[in-house]
Amino acid sequence: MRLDIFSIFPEYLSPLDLSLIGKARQEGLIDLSVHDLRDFTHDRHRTVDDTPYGGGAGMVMRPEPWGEALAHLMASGEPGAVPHLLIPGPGGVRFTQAMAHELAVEPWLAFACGRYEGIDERVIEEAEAMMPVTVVSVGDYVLGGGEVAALVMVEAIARLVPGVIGNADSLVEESHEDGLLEYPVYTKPPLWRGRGIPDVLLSGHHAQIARWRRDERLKRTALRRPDMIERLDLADLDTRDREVLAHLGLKDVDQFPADPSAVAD
Ligand code: JA8
Repeated sequence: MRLDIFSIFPEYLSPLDLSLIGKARQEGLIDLSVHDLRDFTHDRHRTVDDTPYGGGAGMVMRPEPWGEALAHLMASGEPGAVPHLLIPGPGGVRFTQAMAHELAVEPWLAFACGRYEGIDERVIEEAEAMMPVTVVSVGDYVLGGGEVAALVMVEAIARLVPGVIGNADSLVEESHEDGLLEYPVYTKPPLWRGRGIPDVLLSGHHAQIARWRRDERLKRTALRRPDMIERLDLADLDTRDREVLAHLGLKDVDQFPADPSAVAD
């Protein structure tokens, strides 16, 4: 997969030299380039911003450097190749794990990181005439610029590219992949600062462990993310799942537990 990131703060993307993504780049699984938007200016101050038409606070990114950057991007690919341009912005469509999976199979992604009050809207129109464009938000909060959002998306996408994570199994059992949060995990020592491990995990009863983990996932999701419980398909829930949720009073289930004490808090 090829990735190109455009920013006025290329050093902000330096975490991409490290860890999983750094290794994937060294191994040639990911071809990632970071570009300084100011390299596409021509004035002596390398100006990228100007005042907004119509007035108001702050500055807006000028279209000319972005236009040149996009032309450079298009010209840098194989004949006929077109990148999918992602523009981080608090007004974009929500970035999700499902979107990460869709983007992970694309051969070429580019990120346009804005700063100030945003990028002149004509840049988005111009880009849309050349390539698929998606304005994407990583969450309902405002960042100082698109760089950290691009880091979030590149990390979520790159780890789904085949070969980037050695053990494919570690991708299967993950939060947000099947609509429930993950179960709590423990490692050695078995007693730490007076705190033990749930007995079932030391029992060797694999079926009981699987059931305990499923209960914990349901309880944790109900407590922390009731919105995810709302989106569960009842057809995917077994009798015990329905008992756990009914006990928590969080899902419309006709099947109530015969013995409510069977569901522990
Ligand atoms: C921002 Br300025 C700017 C650019 C991109 C993003 S994505 C997000 N949540 N906030 C702010």
